[in-house]
Amino acid sequence: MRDRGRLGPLEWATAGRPFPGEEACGDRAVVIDSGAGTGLLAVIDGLGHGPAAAVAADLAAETIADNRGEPLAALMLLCHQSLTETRGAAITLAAYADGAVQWAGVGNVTATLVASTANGSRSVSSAPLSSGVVGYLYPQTLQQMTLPMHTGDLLVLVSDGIVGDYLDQVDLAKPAEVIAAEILRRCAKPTDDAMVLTARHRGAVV
Ligand SMILES: [Mn+2]
Repeated sequence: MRDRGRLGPLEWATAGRPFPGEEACGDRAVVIDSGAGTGLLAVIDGLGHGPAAAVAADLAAETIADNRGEPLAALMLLCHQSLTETRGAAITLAAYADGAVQWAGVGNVTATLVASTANGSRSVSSAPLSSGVVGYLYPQTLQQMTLPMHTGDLLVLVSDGIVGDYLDQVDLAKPAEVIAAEILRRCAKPTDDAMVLTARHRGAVV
């Protein structure tokens, strides 16, 4: 499961696969272009794996697509409401607009922004994750954060099927597609679905 594209100044790519031996994958990556260089990136992990997890993930993906204009908190709540008849999901949403990322998660889909600093080192920021299950147990407060995203910065969203120090060997100069594929190959655990979504800020839109 691979895809790639452009979203304003972001070059994005996905790499994923189901639980080895299964056909249905309960992990989804969603990228929505809202126009004018803005949009939404999300990774959804339907609880567990297999067909029932895929049903929850598909419904969440549809809800996000159908309500793309809503603010982040409203979008997450709408996902919760539409997933009540399913087994639920972990979801992390990242909205990109005007050189900034606003993000929030419920459950354990991790999102990080890797930025290269002037002295050649890296700074890594992570999205706030509220504990709960979308569709089943909604957090009392959805933690949200907004931070700047500059040219060269890399956004990485992974389901919990990706384990270990998956950012360690990431070369920020590589295309988003290569980075996503390498993380999947190196860090997908054999006992779950796995999904990686990467987006690299390429600077001015051409
Ligand atoms: Mn999982």
